[in-house]
Amino acid sequence: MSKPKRYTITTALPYTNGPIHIGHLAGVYVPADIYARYLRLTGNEVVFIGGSDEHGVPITIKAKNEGVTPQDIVDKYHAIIKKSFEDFGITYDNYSRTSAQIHHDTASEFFKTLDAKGEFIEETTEQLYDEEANQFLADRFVVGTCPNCGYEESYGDQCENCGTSHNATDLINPKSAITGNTPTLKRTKHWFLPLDKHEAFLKEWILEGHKKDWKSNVYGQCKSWIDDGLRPRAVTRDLDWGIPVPAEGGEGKVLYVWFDAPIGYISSTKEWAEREGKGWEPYWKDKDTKLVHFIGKDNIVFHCIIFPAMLKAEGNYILPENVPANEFLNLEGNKLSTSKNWAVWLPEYLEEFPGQQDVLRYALNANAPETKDNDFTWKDFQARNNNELVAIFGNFINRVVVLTNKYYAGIVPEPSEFTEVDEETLAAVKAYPDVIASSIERYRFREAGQELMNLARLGNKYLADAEPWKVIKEDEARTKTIMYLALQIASALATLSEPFLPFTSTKLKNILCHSALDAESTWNDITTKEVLLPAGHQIGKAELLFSKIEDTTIQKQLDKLEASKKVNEAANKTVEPQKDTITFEDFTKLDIRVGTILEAEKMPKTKKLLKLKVDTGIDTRTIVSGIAESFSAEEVVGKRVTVLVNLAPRALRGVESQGMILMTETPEGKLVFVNPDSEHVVSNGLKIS
Ligand code: B3M
Ligand code: ZN
Repeated sequence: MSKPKRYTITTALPYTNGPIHIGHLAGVYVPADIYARYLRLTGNEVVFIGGSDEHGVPITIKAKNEGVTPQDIVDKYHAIIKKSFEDFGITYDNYSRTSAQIHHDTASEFFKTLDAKGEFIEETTEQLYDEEANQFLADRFVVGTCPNCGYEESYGDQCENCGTSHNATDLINPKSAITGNTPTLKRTKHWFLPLDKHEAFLKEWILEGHKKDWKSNVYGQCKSWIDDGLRPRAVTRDLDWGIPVPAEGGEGKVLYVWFDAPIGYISSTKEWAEREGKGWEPYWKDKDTKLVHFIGKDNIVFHCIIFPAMLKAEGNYILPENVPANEFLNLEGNKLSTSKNWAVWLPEYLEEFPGQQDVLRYALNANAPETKDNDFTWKDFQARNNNELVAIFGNFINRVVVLTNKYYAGIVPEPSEFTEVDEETLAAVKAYPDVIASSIERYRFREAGQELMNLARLGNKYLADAEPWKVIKEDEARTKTIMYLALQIASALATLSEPFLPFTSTKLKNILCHSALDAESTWNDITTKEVLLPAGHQIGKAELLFSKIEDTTIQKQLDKLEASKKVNEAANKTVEPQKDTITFEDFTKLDIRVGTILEAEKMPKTKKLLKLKVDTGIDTRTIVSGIAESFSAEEVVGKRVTVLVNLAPRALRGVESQGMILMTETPEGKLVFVNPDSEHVVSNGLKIS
């Protein structure tokens, strides 16, 4: 464990255009919370910062789609997001929002400082413009082909496929996201941050300074960006939602959302410091402070290149020490998507799995996309719970607590001589704080979580091998030693599980009555203290920490996803365009009657064809119909159907078909009969009314 320090930990500010889902949690918020909790437990000075990103085009688009104002959207989702983070146990010191006055002031000041220092280039250039919508097309208001990877739905400022960030005018074949029109070009003035000017510094700072300690995915993205050559980036936009540009000629323009949002970390820190009666500056300006940004991979460029260039240009700020960006989490084999409702939403989870925050935290961390994209499946979630949390952790604790109550009325017994196995077990337990710490400090949270589970495994194995329930019959002193030792492991688990399973940790500390101890053990105490739960200490009764998740619960979640899939398929189905107009005379030529299917048989060696005998009211005739993939021969016999009787006969596989059964297709692509609803079995031909 390293020496205590001051840490500023930030998490990507989620856009307030929807609730939080498991992709956000696994990528950013769960690892960041593990990190912050761990650092606090090990005696560091920590400020853990979050907030809502309330500017930017995603918000405006959502508001447009719902016919409400952007303010309505941000108010709604800020409240939902903030509450769900609290309920999920994300321990922010401050969760702010970029619409707060303190943020508007901070971002404006920041801009003005850079402007006054001559750190911007002001330039009038041609930007994409939608003549019909009467609007410049910035960022997500325009989509087109990514100049880097060829992805056809890249946004104006960033490609979600390859992660590169570009200028809207770089897009190939751009289209307005508002009208679908091809944009024109229109001249407008903007402020540019000349990234090229910071190239030498970025090269030295990242490529030389962080080659070893930054994750390879993060370093790799930065390198390819720098290698491609850095260019000036516009930091203002012709939009009406955002922070007004505080400069002459800035009327009607706002700061680019990616200029103001990272400054949100600073304003959120200020808001916290004001509330706490502290100074905010050491957290951002003291070079002994470690600044760590938790983000997803699509935000790397902004946090590793653009924001540091801004901080450097300002001159007084520290730079991030690390940016441990994660890759993406998929769900049941498909990309998570807000618009396709292909997600597990945090507010829904909290409602449907009350009191089970730790299960999701554990499963997400165990499968976190730390080095590559990963898949979340409900089956894995169930297995992590049933096979690890219940069968290992929960089982161990339950045995220890139940037996202590049964044998010693819940009082920690006095141990006698330790055996060699006891000594080895104790030594192994004492090593865990360092083992877990070392993983966490290298941002390997999955590994850290597995080490915690290994400690529970160790406890389980110790009990299973020592068999106190048998030994008690012949050796009371030995049983006491076994139980004493198992209780020490339980206590270590209560403390070490806090970053990963905070709700369980609290419950377990209560069961073990940690608060009645003279001093509750810290992380480091587990290694250094002789005993964690002294003999004579009274513990409480057993309580279930985890419970088995049944197949039916999992099936419900899978059904929910299946329903989303169906809705999407229906929405994505391309509707056939309307055919050419026909005249009324053309239409009256059709002789359409109601008939009844008398007999049906599958045509041999065909997949689609049924041979039908149909009573048309005029006669009984043979019709060959291509419906065998949707209907069996048996189910159509006796069915009343609509028949076009004057269609020229046609031979199909050697059988002459003398008419056509009218069918149509539902939006889901299912064939259905055009069903007559009269009780009459046959009709008299087409009536036009
Ligand atoms: N809101 C993008 C995102 O949610 C953005 C992050 C801002 S962090 C300063 O992916
Ligand atoms: Zn791309």
